[in-house]
Amino acid sequence: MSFELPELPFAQDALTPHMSAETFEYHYGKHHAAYVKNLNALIDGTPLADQSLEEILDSAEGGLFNNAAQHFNHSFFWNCLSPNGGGEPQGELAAAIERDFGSYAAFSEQFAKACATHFGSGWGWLVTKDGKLEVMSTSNADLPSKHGAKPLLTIDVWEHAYYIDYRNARPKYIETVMKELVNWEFVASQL
Ligand code: MN3
Repeated sequence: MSFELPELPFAQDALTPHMSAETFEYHYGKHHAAYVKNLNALIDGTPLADQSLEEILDSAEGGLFNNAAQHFNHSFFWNCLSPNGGGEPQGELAAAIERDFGSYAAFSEQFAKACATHFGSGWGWLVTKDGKLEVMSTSNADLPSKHGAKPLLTIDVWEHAYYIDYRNARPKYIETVMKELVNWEFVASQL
């Protein structure tokens, strides 16, 4: 089996002006595509070629882990975005956020801070761990499943995610994704 670059759940220009078509041309069309291509090259002709992405992630190390994890992380990230996104979550997810963070505002501040202050390349996450919601950040390709946690929401904080549209202003990028783009229906579906 070889992995395929998934279709984006929206048109490449659908998130303009918050995330431009040019960003998708590079971030999706070059970066994500390269992770998939590298992953396939590493598993081709090996027993790993018959494994699922989750199975590969469980045991992989080094370059294989990095490319497999980046394929998972980017596929998950695209699903966390929507042209009709932003605002605040509803229903069961909103209740869980209030239960574990006190309020949406408190969660939002903690999540934005984790994303903005993460040193170097990585990912900010809302996860469930031991039955509770938590904010975490991971470096490079690392992901929640390696830490006993299940992802609900992520924001890519590698510079390639925001430099075209926001240059060095990572906090502005995080704020805009939260206010305008988060697909709370997808996030809630992961609960
Ligand atoms: Mn990226």
